[in-house]
Amino acid sequence: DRMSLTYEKRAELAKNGVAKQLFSIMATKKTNLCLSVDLTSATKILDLLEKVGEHVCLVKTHADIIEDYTGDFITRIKQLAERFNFLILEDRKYADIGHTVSLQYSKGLYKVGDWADCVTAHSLPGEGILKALNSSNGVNRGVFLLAEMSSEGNLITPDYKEATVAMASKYPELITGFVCQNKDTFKDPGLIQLTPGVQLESSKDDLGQVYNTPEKVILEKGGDVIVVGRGIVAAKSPEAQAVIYKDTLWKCYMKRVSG
Ligand code: S5P
Repeated sequence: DRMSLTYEKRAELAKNGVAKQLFSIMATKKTNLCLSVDLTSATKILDLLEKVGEHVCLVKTHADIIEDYTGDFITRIKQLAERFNFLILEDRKYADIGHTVSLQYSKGLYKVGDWADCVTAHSLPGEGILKALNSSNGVNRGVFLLAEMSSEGNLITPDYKEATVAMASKYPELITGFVCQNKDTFKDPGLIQLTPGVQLESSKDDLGQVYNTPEKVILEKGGDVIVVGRGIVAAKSPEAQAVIYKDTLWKCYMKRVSG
C-alpha cells in the first residue's frame, strides 16, 4: 500500500506531472513540509520565503488575502520557487460551475492559471469544475481535490468523499492528489495526500480548526505533504520553527517507509 512506498517510487507511479515533480522534490530536498504563507503582505511573504524556501517542497498561497498584490509579487515568488526548488499551490478552493471557474482561474486580478503549479478545488459542483481546470494548454498543472476537511463540524460525508475520489479517477492526468485527513480516503500511490491541520503547540484555534501532531498525521493518517501555517508564520522565529517542523515531519516519513 502507499504508506510504505518511498516518494522516489511514487514519483514513477504518478500520472500527473505536478505530482511527479512534487514527489521528486520531496525526495531530493528531504522535506515534506508545505508552508501555508497566510500573511496579508506580499513583502512579508517574500521575506519569509527567502528564509525558509530551502526547507519546503511546496508553498501554499491565498492570493486573495494579500493587500499589496501585484504582478511583481508573482515574478518574485516564481524566482524564489526556481532558486529553492519548490512548487506553488494556490489554495483557491474553487467551488462554482465550470464556466465561472474557468474565468476565475484564468482572468481577473490574479490570473492564477498563469503562475500556480496547482490549485485546490471542491468536488461539490460536479465534473465541470475539473473540465474547467483541465485546459492548461500543455503547461504542467495540477489539482488537489478536497475530499475531507480539518475543521470541526464540516459537512463532508463518507458518500461525498467516495464520490469525490471516483470523480478524480476520471482525470488521472489532471489530479495531483487530495486534500484529506485519512489514509483510507484513496489508494492510488501515484496521488498525493495533502494534509493540513498540524501544529506542535496547539490542538485547535478559536474558529473551528483542529490540529494533530506530525506523528499522528503521517504515521496513522497517511499524510504525504503536510501543511503548516500559523505553526510557522506566527512563531517568534519562523525560520527556526520551519527547521523543527521539517525535521520532525521527515523523521515520521522515514519511520513510515522503513517499518
Ligand atoms: O481542510 C482544510 C483544508 C485546507 S487547504 N483545512 C485547512 O486548514 N486548509 C488550509 O490550510 C487553510 O485554508 C489554511 O490556509 C491552512 C492551515 O493553516 P493553519 O494556520 O491552521 O496551520
